[in-house]
Amino acid sequence: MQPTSGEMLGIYETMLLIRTTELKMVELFKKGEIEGHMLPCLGQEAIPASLAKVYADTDYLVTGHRGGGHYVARGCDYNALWAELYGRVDGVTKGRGGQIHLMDMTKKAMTGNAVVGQQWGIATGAGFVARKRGVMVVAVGGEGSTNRGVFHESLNMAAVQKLPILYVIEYNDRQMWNVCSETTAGERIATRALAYGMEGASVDGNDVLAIHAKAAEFVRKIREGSGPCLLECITAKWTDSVSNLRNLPENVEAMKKPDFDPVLRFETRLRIDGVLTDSLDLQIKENVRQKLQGALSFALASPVPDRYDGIDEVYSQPV
Ligand SMILES: Cc1ncc(C[n+]2csc(CCOP(=O)(O)OP(=O)(O)O)c2C)c(N)n1
Ligand SMILES: [Mg+2]
Repeated sequence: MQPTSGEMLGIYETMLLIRTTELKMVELFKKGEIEGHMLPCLGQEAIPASLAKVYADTDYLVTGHRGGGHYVARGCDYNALWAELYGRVDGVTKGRGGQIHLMDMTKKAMTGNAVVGQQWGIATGAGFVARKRGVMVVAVGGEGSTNRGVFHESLNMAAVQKLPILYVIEYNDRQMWNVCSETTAGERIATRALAYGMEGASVDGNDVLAIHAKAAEFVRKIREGSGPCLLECITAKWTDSVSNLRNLPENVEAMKKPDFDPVLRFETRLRIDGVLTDSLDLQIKENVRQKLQGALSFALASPVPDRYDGIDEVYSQPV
């Protein structure tokens, strides 16, 4: 079912918030105002924003290292995101984990993980809990991570156990240093689902409505007890990490044009459909600007942490 006009405007605002957040993050990193390892999802915003209109607040969300957009789309604590980027005590991990470890358990969102592929195992474990609680898991990762053994073990287990999990692949054709032709057998990741007897599909990952439609269909089936499904979203990343500029697509400038850039594409679509007017667009952009400004002020007012003991909060019972 197509999202309502209100939902579409919500998706558009979320995409703009992710885009604005990450452009600011890159800018501040380049100026040396924030530090650490950061993996923007610039160019991939349609995926987190569309999924967020499909899963429920009660569902679990587990992503890999490029999870910042999912953190924002899920409605996780936005001020705490910026405090984290500034390394302050009010950050989501009190300023110690940085952008690659964003998570907000009040929202059941584990949207950071530095170990590529680890999220598949965590999500599959969460699938057992989700089944007990009558909810589901949305598990997200890059295509490169599907070459790890844990991905295959997880899909096998989830299929055997009919776990309520939607596996989502953000296929951007690149890993850290490589392209898929060097690393990834087979044309499409979706076909791997067939090996485990689950449904799989590939969609244009820069097309909000295509992602939304297929994700909604799979979520409905999963909630009806079908077991896991796999959705591959074909997209492109504008950058790998803020400090790795060596494996960018050759045509990165072409990706920023309205026929490819997911944000501009959706804006055009909404205008053609009469859903977005100039005044609404101005209002949405102003909302985003204010949200960012508020969070930046919050972050800068948050104290810098004292020096931590290396094992502080590593164990649930202090040792
Ligand atoms: C287990 C492990 N191996 C290697 C790395 C280094 N590494 C970080 S990102 C990355 C590429 C991941 O590619 P993909 O899964 O396609 O995600 P993308 O970055 O394209 O979103 C690699 C190899 C790591 N973090 N963890
Ligand atoms: Mg990739």
